[in-house]
Amino acid sequence: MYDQLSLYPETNQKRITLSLDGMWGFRFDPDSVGEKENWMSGLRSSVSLPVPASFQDLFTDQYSKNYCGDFWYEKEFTVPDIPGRIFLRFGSITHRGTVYVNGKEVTSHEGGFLPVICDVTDFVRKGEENHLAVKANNELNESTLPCGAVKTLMNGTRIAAPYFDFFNYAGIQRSVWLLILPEEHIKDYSTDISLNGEDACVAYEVKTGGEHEVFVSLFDKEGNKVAEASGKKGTLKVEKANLWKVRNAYLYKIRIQIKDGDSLIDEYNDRIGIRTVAIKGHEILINGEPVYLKGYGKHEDFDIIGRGLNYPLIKRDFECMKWTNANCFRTSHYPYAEEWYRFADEEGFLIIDEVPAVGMMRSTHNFAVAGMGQYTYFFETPTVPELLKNHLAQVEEMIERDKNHPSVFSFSLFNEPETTSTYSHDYFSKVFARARELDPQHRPMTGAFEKNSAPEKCQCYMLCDFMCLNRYYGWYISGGPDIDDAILKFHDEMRRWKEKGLDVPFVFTEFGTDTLSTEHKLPSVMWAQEYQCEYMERNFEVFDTYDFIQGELVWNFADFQTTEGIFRVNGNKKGVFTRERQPKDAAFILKKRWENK
Ligand code: EVA
Repeated sequence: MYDQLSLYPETNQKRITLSLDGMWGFRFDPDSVGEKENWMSGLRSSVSLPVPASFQDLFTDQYSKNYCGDFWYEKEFTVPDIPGRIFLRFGSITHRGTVYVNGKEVTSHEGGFLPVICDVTDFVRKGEENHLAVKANNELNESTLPCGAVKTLMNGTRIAAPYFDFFNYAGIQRSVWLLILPEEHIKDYSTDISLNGEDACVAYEVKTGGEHEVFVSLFDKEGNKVAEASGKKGTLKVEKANLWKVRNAYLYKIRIQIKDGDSLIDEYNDRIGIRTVAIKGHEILINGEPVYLKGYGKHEDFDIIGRGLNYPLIKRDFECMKWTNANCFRTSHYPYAEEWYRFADEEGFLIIDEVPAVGMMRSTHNFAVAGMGQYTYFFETPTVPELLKNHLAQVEEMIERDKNHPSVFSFSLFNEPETTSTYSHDYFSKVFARARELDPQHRPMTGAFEKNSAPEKCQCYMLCDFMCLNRYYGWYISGGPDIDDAILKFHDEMRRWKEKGLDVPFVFTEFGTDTLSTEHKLPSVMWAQEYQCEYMERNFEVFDTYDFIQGELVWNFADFQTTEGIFRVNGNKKGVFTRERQPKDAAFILKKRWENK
């Protein structure tokens, strides 16, 4: 866990944020000789590569695309000669990285989807050029998140073998910043919100590196101060609060200051929304009002940039989602770049924020194996203590990073693990307990279950505040001409869940069909656009039968890249939009249904 410094970078009268995005030096290190040869002081022969971006699709050769092992980035940067502490902040380094400044190791971080932050004050020379190197690595094993393996070809080449259905993109995929902060600075803040009639209470807690007094104020959209308080802990009372509503967001500006008498030591500004989240019976309540979730499971994925941060793509995705009248998405299967959440805050989208706990099942095709009833053991192996350590660390970092976003209404702590053994129950009990301890807003916790997690066998559903099911009746189960059977089987499963009398909301976090945007056929066939439309309509029949079903997130928003194989046609084609973000026919069906839902 970091030293509470996950605040999104801001430049203001006391803080300077310098972007280090751009072209960096890059070099593969297949024999892991970099450290021995002192690459941390200079890569010598390197190619230029853009940051942020995944490296895989930038080259034209197989070796680079499928490279698995160590790889290095480097960049020269100049630190202004002004007072303050100097930090480096990487939005992420995938899947792990060690950071060196002027040849010296500064920090190491495991996990590829959360920030890497380090204080480099004692490593840099102010007013001069400095050398930054990052040794990264994209190997997977059964104690990493996500889980997978490395396979070695007969010629010795090593290749990633993910236990999950998305391409193992890696690199420095998010923005990198140099931060100059006052010696005594604001490290973190958290909020917890309650409503009292028309008024709201924002209870806050601020962490700073000193003992000077903290002041917190809240401003409305017009810039009027509507509440203030002092102290590291306190309450902002907002009369006649403007609520952050689903698809109708209202954001306040929160200003945190450290002062010494009249003189300002540090300041941090952020935008927060006033809203509450609760689960009551089978309803999801935002500000006490029930909401039906409509939207998608997504990926950070696009041509050429891979999983690299791209503002135009974020904008286009939100426009497409809004066009279909969606109100929610799940950050399947890992926490996304922070820019996604900031946009969702503005647009009033709800987010199920997912930790990269995917592939926790002994199978490389869990999308196909799921539902065959076969036992896919995982949580009784010797790798589990290390896996749990990583899982807990990433839950902590995710909640620490995302805790103040009004858009985040729930955390998902897994996607489709093995959940039928007592081992899985013990494992996930620990993960859920820790997550509940950490979230200052006490959001509902959940996880996405595949079909083997059947009502009679699943040992983990009771850990969740609401149920998320990934179901493919009519695709992996009884597809095409068998779809009538699929629907009967689907009803049968839902009846069995109903009989358990859980009285919690159920949300479908995945359902969908692979669909080629080029294929049309009447009567429909699997893979044609007509079939995707029919499948949706038939699934909706089931959803609309049960009042405890409170949401539908289609798999997937857009086509995306996966590992190659006979199940995938240049990637997963379950998108409602193509990879270029143009609608398939099913998009029009969703748009119509969600207009009135
Ligand atoms: C699929 N099914 O088969 C999807 C996967 C996804 O891409 C799943 O959660 O069950 C997985 O990652 O298309």
